[in-house]
Amino acid sequence: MIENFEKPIYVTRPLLPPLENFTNRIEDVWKSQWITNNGQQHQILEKKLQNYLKVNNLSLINNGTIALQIALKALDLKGEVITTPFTFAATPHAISWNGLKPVFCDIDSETLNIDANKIEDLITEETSAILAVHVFGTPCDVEKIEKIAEKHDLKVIYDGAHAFGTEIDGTSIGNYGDMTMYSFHATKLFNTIEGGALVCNNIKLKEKIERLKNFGIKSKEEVVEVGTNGKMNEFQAAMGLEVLKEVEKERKKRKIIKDVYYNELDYIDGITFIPENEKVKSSQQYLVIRINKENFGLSRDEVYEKLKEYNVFSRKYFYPLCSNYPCYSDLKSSKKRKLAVANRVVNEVLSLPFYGDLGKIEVKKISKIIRSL
Ligand code: T4K
Repeated sequence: MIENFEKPIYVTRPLLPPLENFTNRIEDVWKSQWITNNGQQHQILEKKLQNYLKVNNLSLINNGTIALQIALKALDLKGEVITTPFTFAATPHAISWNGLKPVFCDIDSETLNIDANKIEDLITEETSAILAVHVFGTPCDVEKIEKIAEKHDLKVIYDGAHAFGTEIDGTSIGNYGDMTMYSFHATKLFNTIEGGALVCNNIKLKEKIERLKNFGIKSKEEVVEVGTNGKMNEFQAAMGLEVLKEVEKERKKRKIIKDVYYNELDYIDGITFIPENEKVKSSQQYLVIRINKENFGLSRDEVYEKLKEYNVFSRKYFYPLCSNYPCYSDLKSSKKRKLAVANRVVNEVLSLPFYGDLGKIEVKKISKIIRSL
């Protein structure tokens, strides 16, 4: 008999720096009386992140969703944008919110990312870009995607919400495509409470992003385009500066936890992990298993419900599939037979509790519960 957890175990917990460090920094903000609009904390964080992520042209934004919207606007896109249905709502919503049409492409059954082999069939006269997501931090097939984009003269934007610090063969994930978006939401490995960033491949584009996130203002007396308010404030940036100091420690802790999960669950029939590539440095953002009902005996939904009985709150990221939302289900590209892999995978995937402060004992107990099912 396995006892319930006394306190709820969530899928994640935010990485919080020592409170004293944060309040000391906030004292500086207080004294300066400068609390938003490209303040000192903002400027320091922007530089530090640029170094940490090994990228050029990084712009801080107030959250990842607005960052995506600004990215689509900055590239002056029209018509249709090819994307994945297996992602958080923010991805297709940013496309629609910008007056563009999402076109859903099926996913690869191993990486769970957009299937680059199926993109070309979806390209029409109206297509202007590919918005691919590095789902759960696993890199997309960047080479194939970029070859297709070059051939058809399309822009490439990567939603790197889960890919903070991901590298392919030592190259930062932010250096691929025309732009990469990062999310710094509380639930992400690196957080600024709410926040995000855009990274792009040229300085002119960065200048445009900077204007678009500040109402389209070019100078005190010039508003040159339709912008929005995407500015990160000093409290968010101060949090980011303190959290950044803790990130590597957190990543190491997560790696240890991941290894425990692997040891405890790897040999169970019907449970698999997302394959890892040795050339890839992982963001350690999520710990995801796939449950095959036939082999395991219970479905993903049954495991999810059973875990709740033990006070463990896993998550069915990303159920339901975006293409099945009422706002997108009527699209031609949303037909279930065209998205066969995504419609299957979305019922198999479960994100298990994964954060640095989760103890080995807890991980072993969660695994034991799953095994007992
Ligand atoms: N693209 C992709 C692929 C994304 O995954 C996301 C966001 C975006 C774009 C957009 O980026 P942002 O605009 O958010 O920067 C969460 C996050 O809110 C969202 O940022 C994230 N993806 C998504 C995958 O997960 P929920 O609805 O699952 O959050 P919530 O409130 O249920 O939190 C999950 C668990 O985290 C809770 O059960 C407990 C824990 N938690 C959460 C918060 C907020 C805490 O312990 N403390 C906290 O303060 O969406």
